[in-house]
Amino acid sequence: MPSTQCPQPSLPRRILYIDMDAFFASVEVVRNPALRGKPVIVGGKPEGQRGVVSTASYEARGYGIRSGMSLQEARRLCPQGIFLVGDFPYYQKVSERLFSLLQEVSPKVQMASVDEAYVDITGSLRLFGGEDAIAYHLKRRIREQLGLPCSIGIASTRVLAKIASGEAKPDGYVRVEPGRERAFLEPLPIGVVPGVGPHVRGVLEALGVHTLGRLASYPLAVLEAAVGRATAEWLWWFASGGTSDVWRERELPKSISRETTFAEDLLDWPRIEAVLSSLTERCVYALREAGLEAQGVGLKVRYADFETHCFRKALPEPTALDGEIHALVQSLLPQAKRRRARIRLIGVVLFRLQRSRYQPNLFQNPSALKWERVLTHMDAMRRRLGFHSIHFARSLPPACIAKEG
Ligand code: TTP
Ligand code: MG
Repeated sequence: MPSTQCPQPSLPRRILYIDMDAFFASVEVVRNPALRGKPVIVGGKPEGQRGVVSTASYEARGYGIRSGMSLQEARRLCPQGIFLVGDFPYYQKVSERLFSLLQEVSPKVQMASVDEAYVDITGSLRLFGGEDAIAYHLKRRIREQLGLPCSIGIASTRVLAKIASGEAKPDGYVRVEPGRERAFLEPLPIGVVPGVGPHVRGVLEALGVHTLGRLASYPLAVLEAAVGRATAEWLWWFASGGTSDVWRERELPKSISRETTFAEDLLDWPRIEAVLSSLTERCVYALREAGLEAQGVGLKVRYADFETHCFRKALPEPTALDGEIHALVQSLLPQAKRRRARIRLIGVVLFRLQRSRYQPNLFQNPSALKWERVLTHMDAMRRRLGFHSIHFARSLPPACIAKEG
């Protein structure tokens, strides 16, 4: 008997994106219903750092409280708020239950963070009786089983589905019908497109391009001159309602690299390694923002006499996790140090790139899950506040660490 769960290649792909609303705060409200309707702020206080807001209930957001803000500032904005220390292992358990509920509608589930997931529902549409039925079924199951609100977007691609779920917040559902992509995007600000960071946004806004509708009707040549050909072409195509994956496949870069030339040639390896770590962070951030993973890692070194080498190594599996790529770069260092010459330039190259894949087994690897979650939040913070808003300690120059330590 043919299974109705089997994806049918002839059907156009439909993706559901789900994002839980004020996740940590909503979980706390379920645990303690007396908190319902109140401004609830969940904030961690990692050792050695001042506390920041992890999330705030929508009532607390009314006071201007946002993720990433210092707890001190949050207390000032809302002294009557209920401040809770996060219980991360518990949130992770809830996240695992969410994953099981999502698998009820399709076997193709990829958790994008602790409270967000992509679900390919193409093969489930007949079984459930359509997209609306799947969305409402999920919202009901999640309410019944977890007591939590969520927002759902359904569209032809992952990016569009994610944007649609953002528009559905809080506790809503937005569906972008095939062929209606351009009309849906038209009024939205350019910043909703994942990967449009503060730099590109600033440049486009200076041209008077604030919405995707304006972008789609703007002369491509002017956009290219402003933000570069690849970014301009892709954004313009996307804003015009382009949905096939063909473009993105063609645009798959061969490599992503970051390098720097020192003001003076250096032999101070602790300092060089801190710079290298920072370059690695930049590279891996760009990798994730492009929705890619890398299997090959290279360490580029130019010595004072201009002799240049790129030492390379491959990972057994592609990754977009900082820790794994950083470890590989580290393992290449002894080769770079073999020549006892001063260093003029250092760089990191990521190659053998591919698109991020489905990772249904993510939860069997708690360490990867933990890092996915941390990195998702780091990336979100960087998108809002810029790349320099957060760093791994290893990317700080040694003098800085000594000062703060
Ligand atoms: P998000 O889905 O980004 O935020 P949210 O679920 O709280 O709110 P929204 O309704 O806008 O989706 O993040 C999921 C959880 O991750 C969030 O509840 C708390 C945690 N988190 C942090 O710890 N720090 C952060 O900076 C962010 C953005 C989230
Ligand atoms: Mg959320």
